[in-house]
Amino acid sequence: MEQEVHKETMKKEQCLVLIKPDAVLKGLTGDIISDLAATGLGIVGAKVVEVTRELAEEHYQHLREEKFFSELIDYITGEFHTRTVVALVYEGEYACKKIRDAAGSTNPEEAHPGSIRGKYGRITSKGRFENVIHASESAKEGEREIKLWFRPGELVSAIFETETRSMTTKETFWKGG
Ligand code: IDP
Ligand code: MG
Repeated sequence: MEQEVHKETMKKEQCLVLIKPDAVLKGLTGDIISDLAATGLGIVGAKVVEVTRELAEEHYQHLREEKFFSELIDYITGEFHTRTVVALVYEGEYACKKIRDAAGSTNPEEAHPGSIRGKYGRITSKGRFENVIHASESAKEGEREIKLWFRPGELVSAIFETETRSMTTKETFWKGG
């Protein structure tokens, strides 16, 4: 008699990764992307972003009540390093868990020494965490964050539902192109 094989259907999900200003300033972007390649996940979006306070506060809105919130906003907007972060969207099965495992614990001194935060992170003498990378905590949170950081056309495919709106704004093109 033939035996039925029940396979758990695994779902593709997306995870937002930010290479934070400390890592960008230290030239660690390439090392971090290389480390993340070991997850086997694909990159479906990537760009360099100058982070406004508005974007930073919306991104970290759930931490508004934390005592480190204001310093966190200063950190991610580049007050201590450089104004830019590198934003990436990774896609694949269990993407958020795989990326967060590779990133290591939030506190870089508690992070596994072989993890990204363990290797490249530090706590400053003033107690600030410089933990080099942000990674979405879940697929749901990933969706919220990706929609905040990326427009549909900036990703290789429309991974979430889109709608068309008529706009009357002017667009900039390369001169002569
Ligand atoms: P996560 O980045 O590992 O998901 P969260 O708790 O979501 O950690 O915190 C967001 C960011 O806030 C951290 O990556 C870190 O930059 C900062 N942060 C979190 N906890 C602390 C803390 O206790 N002291 C200083 N900064 C912190
Ligand atoms: Mg978090």
